[in-house]
Amino acid sequence: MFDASDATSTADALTLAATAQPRHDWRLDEIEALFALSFNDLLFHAQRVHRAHFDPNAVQVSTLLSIKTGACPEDCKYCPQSGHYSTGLGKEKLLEIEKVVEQAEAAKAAGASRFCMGAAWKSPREKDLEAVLEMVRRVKALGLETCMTLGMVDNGQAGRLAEAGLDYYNHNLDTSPEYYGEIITTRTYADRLETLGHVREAGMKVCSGGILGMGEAPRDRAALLQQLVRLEPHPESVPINMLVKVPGTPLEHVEDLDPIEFIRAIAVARILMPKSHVRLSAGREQMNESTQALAFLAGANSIFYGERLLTTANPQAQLDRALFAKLGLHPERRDTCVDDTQVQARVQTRVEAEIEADLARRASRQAAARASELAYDASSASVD
Ligand code: SAM
Ligand code: DTB
Ligand code: SF4
Repeated sequence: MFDASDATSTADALTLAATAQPRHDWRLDEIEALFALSFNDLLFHAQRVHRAHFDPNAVQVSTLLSIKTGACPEDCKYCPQSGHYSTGLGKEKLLEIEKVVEQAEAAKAAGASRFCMGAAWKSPREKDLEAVLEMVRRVKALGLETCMTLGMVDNGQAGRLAEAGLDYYNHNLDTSPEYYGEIITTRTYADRLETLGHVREAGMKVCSGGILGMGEAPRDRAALLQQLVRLEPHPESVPINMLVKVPGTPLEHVEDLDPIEFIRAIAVARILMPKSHVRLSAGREQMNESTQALAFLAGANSIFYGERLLTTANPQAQLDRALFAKLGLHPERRDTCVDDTQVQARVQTRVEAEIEADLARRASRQAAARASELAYDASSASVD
């Protein structure tokens, strides 16, 4: 029979281990066991892991800008920018550098700490790269962290981006290796892993995650997370997108994913990648406040802020500010997010002590229960 205390202690052991030393060898059945926990247990474990590594009320805030829009040669079935589908989206060529800088200044003034620039390319062309490098230099000079997502990059391109001062490169695995072929046929999973390798080798931070709600099975969500944890080190930033269903794309009418399943995936990502920022990424415009609050409770600690993602809507800034106030959240300050090692060490020690005390209490409760069962058996035997 199913024994809830066994499930909880397995999760205790797994999450304790994950907190002490991030792992890269999670088996699919272990990840699925985390997904299968009762929702309350899963969120409790995720929150414990979260508190061991982060200020639980700080949320990293990035703003996105599409620097080159539409007419993309790739056939990603979720994407409004693919040239393979008619989504009514206008095509725009690479933005002028000054326009990008203007938008970055506005994002900084509104409170963003990172500026992410996205281009609808298979990979950057040499003639565009010089302008892109200048964008990185100019945005960086404003005191913002920089992030770009330009499609596949080779070693040389990654090196030049890093040299220009690019902090993060975003390149998502999107889904499990098994489901991938249902979604994209013009580039392979191996291509994506290769780009991530080039980004790492160039010394940039990796931003990689996926999209949920594309009709994938629960096992695909677990397998996507397994692929992400295999990356060494774990990606510093893990965007978890809820599919934004755009009319004209092949996934326009796919069945909605239950928000609880989405929250489970965030919690499992938090447990598996304890030191990574997990971003509650696309899809917030379609989510209510309660779902977003649950995502933060599950360990999400990053968002896109500003009323546009790349081509689709994101919540208005004033609504996000009101939500932060309601939940007692605050934007993460750049200078305290990674380097405040003393605070992190104190939090880590305290949480590990709490976890050990909790495990000891559980063991003593189980011992007491066993002793009383034995006493009961002995007394029934003497009555017989
Ligand atoms: N063209 C580049 C590439 O794909 O490598 C960069 C831009 S692309 C739009 C960045 C990411 O946005 C995709 O990998 C995908 O995960 C996400 N995305 C695109 N369309 C989406 C949608 N409709 N809903 C949720 N996420 C989406
Ligand atoms: C990511 O994982 N999500 C962002 C960012 N990385 C580039 C993009 C979301 C795009 C949603 C659809 C759109 O606005 O075009
Ligand atoms: Fe192109 Fe990126 Fe959209 Fe795929 S996700 S179609 S590569 S812009």
